[in-house]
Amino acid sequence: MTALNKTPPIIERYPGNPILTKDDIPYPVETVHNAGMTRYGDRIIMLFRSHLRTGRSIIGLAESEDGFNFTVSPEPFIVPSEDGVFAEYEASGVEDPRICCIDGEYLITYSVYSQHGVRIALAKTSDFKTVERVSIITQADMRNVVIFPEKFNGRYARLDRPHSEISPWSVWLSWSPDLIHWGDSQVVMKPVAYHWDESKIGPGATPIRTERGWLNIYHGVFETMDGAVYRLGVALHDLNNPVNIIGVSDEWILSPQDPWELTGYVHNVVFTCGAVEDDRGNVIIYWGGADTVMCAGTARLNDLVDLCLKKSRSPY
Ligand code: BMA
Repeated sequence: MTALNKTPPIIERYPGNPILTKDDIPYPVETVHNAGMTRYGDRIIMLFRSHLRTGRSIIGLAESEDGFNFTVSPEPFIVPSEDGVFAEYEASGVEDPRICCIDGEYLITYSVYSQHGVRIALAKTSDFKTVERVSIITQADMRNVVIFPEKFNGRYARLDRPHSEISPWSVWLSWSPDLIHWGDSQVVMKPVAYHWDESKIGPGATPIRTERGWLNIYHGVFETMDGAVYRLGVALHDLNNPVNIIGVSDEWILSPQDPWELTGYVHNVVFTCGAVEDDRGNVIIYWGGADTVMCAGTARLNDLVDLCLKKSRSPY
């Protein structure tokens, strides 16, 4: 039998994980997880989700110079609004933010919960001190919206993930002329039976431009007798038309392994809402461990792209 060589993990976990826990937060919270990430000047900004003791979530802000040691702001950054339409739809919490820098503005998409279901709100900031709500950009039920950081023929594009009772939850792509009105939606990627992500999938980090395509780091779910396991995978979208998927890795890139990923608020979960590149071809990927703490790890962008192209499964 030919010997199979073991290869090192594609993501090197930061040895100081978890990088942020509830003990680091200067106001009362029970968890720190599922953070949107961006570079802002010479710093890295993290917008993280925290559960309160009501079970509902708010969004806090932390910043770092090296991407691993973060200082948390004394006040939360986004809490449920008390004004107008946002108050109605954010009443039960704000969750899982993603950040997209485009045309010098930082767009934040986050899940908003209410008695009417879960929708996605769009807010923007230019200084990470103040935040302006723009619009609620989906109907119920939708989560995990990431906006591409470039326009395509004058239109914005986003990956989104509608809930459906008649087909497995899949990744779709929608277009907009103005960030408010979205349409022309098409399914681009679905869970496939007998794969690690066969139950449901959803967009994770804001897509990253590489020479060979847009790298989409997404989450996939597998149901077991012990409940769901959340893992991370990668797909590559065409640079000029991201509706077209060039390759989806058949292997996951990250699976729960450390104690704080295996147990916590929800066990067996690694879940990403953001990643940042450095100028040496690496990407730091950030993930929530067991919906309880924040973790980070580093991968070579080229390795992730290779995985999409050389060990592919069909998009659906
Ligand atoms: C998903 C979302 C995420 C969460 C994950 C694991 O459905 O609610 O916010 O991290 O489940 O519990």
